Amino acid sequence: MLDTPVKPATEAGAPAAAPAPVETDGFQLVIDALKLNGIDTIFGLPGIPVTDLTRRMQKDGLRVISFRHEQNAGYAASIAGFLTQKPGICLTVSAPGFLNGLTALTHATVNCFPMILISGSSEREIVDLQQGDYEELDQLAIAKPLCKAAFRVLHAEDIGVGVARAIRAAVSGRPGGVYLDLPAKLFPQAMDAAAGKASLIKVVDAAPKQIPAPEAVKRALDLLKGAKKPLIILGKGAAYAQADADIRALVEKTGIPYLPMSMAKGLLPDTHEQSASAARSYVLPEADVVMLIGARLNWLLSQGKGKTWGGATSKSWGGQRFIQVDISPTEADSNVRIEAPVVGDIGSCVKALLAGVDASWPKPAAEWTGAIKERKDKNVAKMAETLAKNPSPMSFQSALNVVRDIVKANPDAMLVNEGANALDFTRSIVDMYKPRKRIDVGTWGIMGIGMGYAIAAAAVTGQQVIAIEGDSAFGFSGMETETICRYDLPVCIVIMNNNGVYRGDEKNPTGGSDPSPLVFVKDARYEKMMEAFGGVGKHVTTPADLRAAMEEAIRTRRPTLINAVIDEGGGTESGRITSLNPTAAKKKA
Ligand code: ADP
Ligand code: TZD
Ligand code: MG
Repeated sequence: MLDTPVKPATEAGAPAAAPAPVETDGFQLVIDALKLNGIDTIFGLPGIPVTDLTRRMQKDGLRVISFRHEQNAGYAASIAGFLTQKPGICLTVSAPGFLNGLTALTHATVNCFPMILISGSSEREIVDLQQGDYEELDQLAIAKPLCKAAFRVLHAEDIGVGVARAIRAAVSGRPGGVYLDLPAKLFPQAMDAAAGKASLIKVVDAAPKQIPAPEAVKRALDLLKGAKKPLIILGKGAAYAQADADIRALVEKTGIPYLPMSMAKGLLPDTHEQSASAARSYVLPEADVVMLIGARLNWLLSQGKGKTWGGATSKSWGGQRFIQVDISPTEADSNVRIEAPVVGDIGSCVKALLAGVDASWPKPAAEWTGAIKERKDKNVAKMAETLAKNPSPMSFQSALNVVRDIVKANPDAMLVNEGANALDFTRSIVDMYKPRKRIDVGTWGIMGIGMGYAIAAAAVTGQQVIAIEGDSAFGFSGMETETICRYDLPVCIVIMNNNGVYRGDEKNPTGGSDPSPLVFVKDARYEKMMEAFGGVGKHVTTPADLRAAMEEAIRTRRPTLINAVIDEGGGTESGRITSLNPTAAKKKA
């Protein structure tokens, strides 16, 4: 064990032939271990004790993207993990930097995204005796309950093992967030370079295939085959799995209508004739057998029961029989009975299911698909009417009609989306055409992912990014507009500016001079934030101007912020989830 750097021994008079031993150190071994495992990008924020680490990472060819706040770097790392299946790396300083990154690490775990938060930490001996070190905090203990696994490395020769374990924990099985604690003292520890190199581990088969049991596959196929009104629900686990062709084949060969969850949109194009998105409130209560692929029956699916599913009361079972394809063996039965769990990785599971679907597969009855089509056509026609309107000020719909066209013309662009109404309207109006193009607030419905996601999406895909942001949502990470300009990323931010949270027209009920807690400065000129850092700012009040501004942003690939002025009374409280608001729930009860 080497606690202090050891200088190569050079004794006067020693035989000249003995070459000085070559040394490496903790800094270098962390970099070498990450590179050996194919990590090429680091999202972080420098400071004691990782300042030199960020410099040396850059010198050694890693792309280091330096943020203005660790939470945004963390969100960037989490979504990089989702997009690439490699753990996204977030690097922070100790205590406050660590805590700022921790929200994102927890978010990664909750969303099943592979991510590693690497934080420098203070001196163990002082932290454990609570003697008041610089940025003292027992980070490992705090991280543990919030992530999938947490490790600390104390000796340079263990860095290889520490990084390997972190990678395996992040990407194997159900992906998630991992914390890696690297105390300040580790970095300068020296060791023999050859021994250091030999201590590193290139992880073999980090996310091993998990083949489903044949009997589980048969059970699922039998249930599905007997269905009169089958439905497939695709979740973001299906998008993560990158089994796009097989998933599409399974849907098309069975002929079963499907619903994509938000981040699974585009796995099949939203314009696909089997998509039941526009008839969601019809198919959920009507379906008799539902196959979930990489989607949990959490709040986003009303826990699989209640009125959404046709149940008599808000808690009762609607009668659907469920198949659940998931890598986690403990997910099934978490809310309602799962009659046919298929446990394995989605690639292997879908392949196995597909093998059981031949030409004799009974396509769903025209009664079912026809009824869905009828609802769909009606809702699409109703939507088209709304979209065609051109009110002044702009409505969410008239603005998003433009975004819808722009995304259609640029199907490879990445779409980032957060807000309440800004989220819900975008999700339902803007069609996606390719897998893993839509990234949004996820399982927690979290505000603040916007700029971190936009930066990571641009950095890891190289594609144009379009970020549709509520004005409140944008505020959580708005300072990263500087980061976008600094790295000159092709990010076009569109702020749906309705002057507040949900709406901008709330008043202080006392008549006092403080504004309502839900509203912001009227007519805030967010576009000037982008101009402040050398990017392009636009202030638009009509769909035509919004269109021109977005087209220019995409043509030039310049960092752009478009402040789109929306009717401040056009939104609804909590967007589509008003029912989760305790006041609304009380009224209902
Ligand atoms: P959504 O929010 O889109 O409904 P969820 O995040 O609730 O999706 O569900 C994703 C599910 O996908 C999780 O239960 C997770 O275990 C599962 N999952 C993630 N990756 C894989 C994979 N490669 N193979 C199988 N299941 C996966
Ligand atoms: N804080 C965090 C981290 N996440 C949250 N989801 C919230 C607070 C609560 N919240 C929502 O759920 S949506 C929202 C908040 C503050 C903002 C809605 O306003 P917006 O969107 O301007 O972003 P619209 O278009 O005005 O509805
Ligand atoms: Mg708003």
